[in-house]
Amino acid sequence: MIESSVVIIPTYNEALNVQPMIEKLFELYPQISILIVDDNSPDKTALVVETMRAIHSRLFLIQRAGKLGLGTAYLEGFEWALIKKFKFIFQMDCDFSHDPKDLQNLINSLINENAEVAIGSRYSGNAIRTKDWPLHRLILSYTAAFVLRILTGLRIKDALGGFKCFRSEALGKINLKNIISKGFVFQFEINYKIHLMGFKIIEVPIIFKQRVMGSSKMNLKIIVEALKVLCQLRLKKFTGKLDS
Ligand SMILES: Nc1nc2c(ncn2[C@@H]2O[C@H](COP(=O)(O)OP(=O)(O)OP(=O)(O)O)[C@@H](O)[C@H]2O)c(=O)[nH]1
Ligand SMILES: [Mg+2]
Repeated sequence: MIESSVVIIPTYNEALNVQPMIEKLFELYPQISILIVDDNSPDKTALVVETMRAIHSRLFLIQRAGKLGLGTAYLEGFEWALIKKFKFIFQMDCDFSHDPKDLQNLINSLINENAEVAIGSRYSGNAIRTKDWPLHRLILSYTAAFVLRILTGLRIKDALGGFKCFRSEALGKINLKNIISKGFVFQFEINYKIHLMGFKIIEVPIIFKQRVMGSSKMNLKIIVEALKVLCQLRLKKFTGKLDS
């Protein structure tokens, strides 16, 4: 399975993390492919990747003109992965908050439970599995996930988690052009669309670690966009105008 899989990793100023992340993934899964989607990071993340491409034939890079947002980076990555006909499409952060070792568990659970999406979940099973995360970040993330659950009826404990494995057939049925999120709230919107299509989403427990190197891209603008997108989605659903 892993040989027909690609891991999409969006990067913005991850020059300190990107090489160790790529090396770890290839060490654990020599047959996997990796796509880095970089937004012209000022710290030259893309240059590190470009240099590594000389020795890794399964390493790919999309370089974009500027910081266009996490959601649009994933959309470009998904479109690329679908064209390349990968069967399984993973997405994860570059900052080691997501443990590369958990990839195997995600895909095993997806297949064993015959699901279309497996989400690496910090909050499933009524537990909280975050390590060294500042309390205010945990409260923000947990509350947002709770509010999303209540407002949308989507029974996912960690609807904003960024560590996932998709079956490409399911992802291919979503009209990616209709996704409205530009930033972080994309994580929720794609789950919501997949749920509305009737696909099975499962949560697989993971431990989420605070990043050690580099800096967070979370800011107020991202939170405001999340609230705006949520209102738009609810309104579209209410008026029957929400397309897949
Ligand atoms: N291409 C691209 N990647 C991004 C953008 N914003 C964030 N990223 C990447 O998306 C992943 C998640 O971003 P983080 O800054 O770790 O955000 P976070 O995990 O919500 O925040 P922390 O918990 O503080 O780490 C990382 O690999 C980032 O480099 C963006 O605008 N474009
Ligand atoms: Mg992070």
